[in-house]
Amino acid sequence: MNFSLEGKTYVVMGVANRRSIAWGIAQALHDAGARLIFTYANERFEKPVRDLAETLDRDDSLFYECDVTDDDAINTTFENIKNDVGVIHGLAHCIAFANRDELKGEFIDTSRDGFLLAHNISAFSLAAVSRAAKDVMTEGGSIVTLTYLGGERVVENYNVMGVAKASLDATMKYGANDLGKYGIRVNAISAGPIRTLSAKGVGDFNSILQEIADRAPLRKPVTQEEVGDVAYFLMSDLSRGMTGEILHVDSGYSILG
Ligand code: NDP
Ligand code: KAL
Repeated sequence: MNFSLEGKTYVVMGVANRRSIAWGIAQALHDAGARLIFTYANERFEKPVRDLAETLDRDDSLFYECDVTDDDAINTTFENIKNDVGVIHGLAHCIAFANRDELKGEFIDTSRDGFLLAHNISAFSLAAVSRAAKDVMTEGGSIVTLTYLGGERVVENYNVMGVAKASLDATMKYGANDLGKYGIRVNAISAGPIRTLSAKGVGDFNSILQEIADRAPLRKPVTQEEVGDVAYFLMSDLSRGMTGEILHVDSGYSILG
């Protein structure tokens, strides 16, 4: 069995800064020998992503703007990727968004627009990018998305994002069923809480992390590196028999009642 990802190319969507889970995944794939393609939501994020990628000891990374709310942008991005590299072997979807003011208070107060926005960016986007990426995964491939426990059970303040993650989980499973015949696997990592830009401004994030330190079986929060290593496993042939699965990388927290 070859654990190396040398000669393979992976698309990583959702690096905002060095704290991003996507960056932890990018580093793990890079360390295994992979070539990386980065996408960012708009040109504002191009420089930070390029600056980060420059810290990797290879210079063949590629960069594309891709706002996942825009079908034309998705199609153009993957057409450009096909023209530029020919074939990709996997994709990490590390994208979510909901209006900040709907991530507190009661879920039931979510607006129609806020509900649709969260589902559009955080769940439908997986279907849209998987469809476009399929045409570039001509040797089979592995698609990995990031989910959270708040899609399986009610977690205070996660609100509309929890409902969107439930949709993402189902999107992942239906996608796995459709794409398996092409040798493409689709799985999700359910990460424990990690302090990233998205988590910024969450008032009680310290107490959420403290709860993990106090109660999770491993008694510590997970890191971007730990999630990155499981993404590497899911991208590699070691996981070739798995698809449609949710792997909890959360210090064991999800087994607690
Ligand atoms: P980051 O803030 O680092 O990443 C979120 C990313 O979403 C950003 O890179 C942002 O891109 C991208 N994004 C938002 N809207 C769009 C859009 N319209 N088009 C393209 N990209 C978009 O946070 P995380 O690393 O924490 O989040 C990554 C994933 O991990 C998310 O799915 C999140 O739900 C999930 N997750 C996070 C956990 C945590 O505790 N942090 C726990 C469990 C799951 P840009 O910067 O270019 O705007
Ligand atoms: C219960 C938890 C506490 C936090 C509650 C909700 C967190 C939701 C995550 C969601 C992705 C956050 C946002 O959409 C933030 C957005 O409104 C404002 N931020 C931005 O626009 C920044 C600049 C960009 C980069 O962010 C995005 N997303 O584009 C959940 C915790 C314990 C675990 C977390 C943080 C889960 C998760 O899904 O991220």
